[in-house]
Amino acid sequence: MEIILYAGDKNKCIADVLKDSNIKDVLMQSDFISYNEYTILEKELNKINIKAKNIENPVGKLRLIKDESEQELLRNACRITDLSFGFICNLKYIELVSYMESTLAIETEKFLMSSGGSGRSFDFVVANNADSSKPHYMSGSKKIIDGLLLMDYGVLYNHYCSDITRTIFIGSKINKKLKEIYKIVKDAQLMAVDFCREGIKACELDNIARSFITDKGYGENFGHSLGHGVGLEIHEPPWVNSKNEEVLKEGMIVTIEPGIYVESLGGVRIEDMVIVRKNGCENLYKSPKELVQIY
Ligand SMILES: [Mn+2]
Repeated sequence: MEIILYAGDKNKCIADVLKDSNIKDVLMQSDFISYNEYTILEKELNKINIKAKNIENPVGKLRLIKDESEQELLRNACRITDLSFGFICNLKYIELVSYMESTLAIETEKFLMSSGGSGRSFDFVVANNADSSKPHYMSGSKKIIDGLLLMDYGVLYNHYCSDITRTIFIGSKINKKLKEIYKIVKDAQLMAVDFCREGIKACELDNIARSFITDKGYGENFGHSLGHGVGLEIHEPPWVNSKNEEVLKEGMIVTIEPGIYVESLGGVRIEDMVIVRKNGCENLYKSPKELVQIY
């Protein structure tokens, strides 16, 4: 895949690039480009006798399988993300509880950028206790306190996104129920990673983690899909949910992120990114999943 950077008029730039090529048709992503952009680009392309066609996500399909160079970029994105989780784990208790959620987000982002990243791949989630059970929690100026701390974040590396979630414990006491939930999520996550390989359907992979969590009595508390593809966008196909019959193929990169959320107590989620291989998968993270406690 070749990425062309432009300055100035995007549509003129696209026309310039295509002018001397043999390309006769350009497919545009109707679920991504606005109608206004479409009509302007169509006009620009008509001048050089190229037809613009509106089609639903043609690029998404091409992007399902990552080539070697893309895999290497994502490997690097995950490598520095791993380093940043090490940075978080090395923070002193006294320092952590002096931070606001946003301070920890900024310190983590600073670390990622000084390690080669070019920004955050999405708005970081830093959530304590009950807040971590809220699906769309917006982190802000709340002080970090003892208990459970969920962090879901990622870095942009050469346009490619990383995505990681780890849940850690702060302070000397750990709530017994949260500790039990942590173990269930961890076991479900490890099991799904273990089963992830070419040939498995996305919905079958989702079901491995979901049925395990359901058997433990928390099926109702796992309210989202197991994972998603990740690449140039933080969320892209293939969707790893209970309905998608798509068969996973070597070179696809997906997240595996089961979670259990108990309202007013807290939520635990553990998320890795893996490359699907013929006989298994390559986990792009080495960050520990053993319970981390900072006190
Ligand atoms: Mn994710």
